[in-house]
Amino acid sequence: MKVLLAVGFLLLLFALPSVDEISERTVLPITLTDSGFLPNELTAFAGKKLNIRMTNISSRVAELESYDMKFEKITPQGKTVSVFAGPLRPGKYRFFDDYSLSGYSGWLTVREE
Ligand SMILES: [Cu+2]
Repeated sequence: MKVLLAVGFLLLLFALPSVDEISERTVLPITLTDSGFLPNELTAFAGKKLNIRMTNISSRVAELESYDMKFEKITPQGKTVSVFAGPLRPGKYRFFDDYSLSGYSGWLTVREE
């Protein structure tokens, strides 16, 4: 249990948004675990180009998908993929793992800067 808490804490530390200097995209890191997305709530500013960068540490292949943001990307175990979105208007945008039988999903909240 203590180890799980420590791992969760470390994943949250790495989950802080940053800006990629070259593409000027805001990078939003998330991790897919066997119990869902971590974190499963992201926030970003309106009008920015975004890069949602997912690392799949679950025990199976995943597909990061969003109808709202129009992306879909297969992600093998242990791999990290980037999907691009934005600039977006303020609102809530859903993303999900299309291969998850448990319906794992998360939300991106976009706010006015
Ligand atoms: Cu799909």
